[in-house]
Amino acid sequence: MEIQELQEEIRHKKREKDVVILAHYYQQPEIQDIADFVGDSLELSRAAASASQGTILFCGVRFMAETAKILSPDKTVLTPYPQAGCLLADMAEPRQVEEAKKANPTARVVAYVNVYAEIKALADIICTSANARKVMEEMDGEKILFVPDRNLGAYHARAVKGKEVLLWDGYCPIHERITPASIDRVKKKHPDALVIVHPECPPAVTEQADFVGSTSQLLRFVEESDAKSFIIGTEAGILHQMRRKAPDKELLLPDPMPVCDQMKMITLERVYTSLKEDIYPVTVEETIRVKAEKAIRRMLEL
Ligand code: CIZ
Repeated sequence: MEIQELQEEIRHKKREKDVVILAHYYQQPEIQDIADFVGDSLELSRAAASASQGTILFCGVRFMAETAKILSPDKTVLTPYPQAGCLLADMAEPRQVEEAKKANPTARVVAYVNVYAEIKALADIICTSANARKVMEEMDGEKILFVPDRNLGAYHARAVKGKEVLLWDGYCPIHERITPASIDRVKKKHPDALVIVHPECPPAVTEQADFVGSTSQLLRFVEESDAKSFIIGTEAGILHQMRRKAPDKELLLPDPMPVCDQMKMITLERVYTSLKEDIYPVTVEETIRVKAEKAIRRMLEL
């Protein structure tokens, strides 16, 4: 089927079956266009929890669909392709985090939302790329174990006073490949462009950027800024919503372009099959879900 035909079929099926489709900013444009709601992982989990439909089809990588299930245990959450994982989330295994907790018994564990349910269940609190600093500041105690993204942790820890922050040695390979050189190659041709980057980028990049923020913060920055040209240091999918919200702005990507193959494993064909056959339901073991939910809700209450 052609893209438009497939999109029409999907729109028809989701109405017929009373399903809400949620898509992450890093999804392919044709997927974002059939979604009822596009956002970052936390906004999407909130949308999932407040949706009136009993079934949520989540277009994003597995930990995101899991987060929706953790917050909405009574709803059916479908992922079109469960193999779509996250290389950053894979860098923290439950056994390793348990060992690190034993070695640092007074440390509070702050886990970035980009981890699987088992790690969320071991954390005292969850954070996002937008609120990591506030979460660390609000934690009682003087020691924090931050998992799994060392770049995001280091960026926010710089501003946290009076606490020792132990950083896990994980990173997002897509953001790690955004280097000063990959930005300079574009900046040379567009010297007036503002450099705006995600905090998962390495310190050499965040230190020199004009603005650092989460996906939603980068989107808002482009919309509200008076500048006309931007080099966007995050996954290429975000450009689709930026183009919609700020059509007159020039949007550029580092060279080479940051593209997450895992995110792109979600295709229109897989979304259609998922809708048609009610596959693949996300499950989270209940004792893990309850603990993970507690850590997420603690963040939401802040
Ligand atoms: O939490 C998310 O959605 C991700 C992966 C990044 C962000 O900054 O929103």
